[in-house]
Amino acid sequence: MKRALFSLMLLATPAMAHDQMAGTLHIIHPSIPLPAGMAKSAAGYVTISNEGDTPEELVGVRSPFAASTTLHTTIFEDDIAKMRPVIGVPIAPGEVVNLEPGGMHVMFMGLTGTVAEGDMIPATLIFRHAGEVAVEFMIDPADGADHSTMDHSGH
Ligand SMILES: [Cu+2]
Repeated sequence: MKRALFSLMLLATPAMAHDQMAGTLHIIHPSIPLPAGMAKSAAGYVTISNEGDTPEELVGVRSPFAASTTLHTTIFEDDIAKMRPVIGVPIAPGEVVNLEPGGMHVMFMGLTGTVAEGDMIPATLIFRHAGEVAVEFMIDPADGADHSTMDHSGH
């Protein structure tokens, strides 16, 4: 219960990281750098800490923010960043997994509307064992990367 109160306090503070517990999973600051006005896709990031003693896996994300939402990883070929879909993101007991720029991320394809910095985007994280967890992705300041021009030929 103390945890829940703490999370609520964080959510009530603008422009700060937010976090929540879902069972033994600590989900920290789901966020999306503000997409450019005409962008058709956007990347989302989150840190997930498995504080339990059983393996977990993030297997999907759903959000009304985009027509389709997939998990991506970034690989480098000839110094060019290319994104590829992944089936799941394993999170071992005691492990902290970062979905972050240049690495694994949530890929929102076919954005359904425009957003502004500070907006909270509802989404559902789907875990193999914990099931569906409602979260909100915070729209962070733009990071300058135009995700929509990156190579998606793996799709
Ligand atoms: Cu991507």
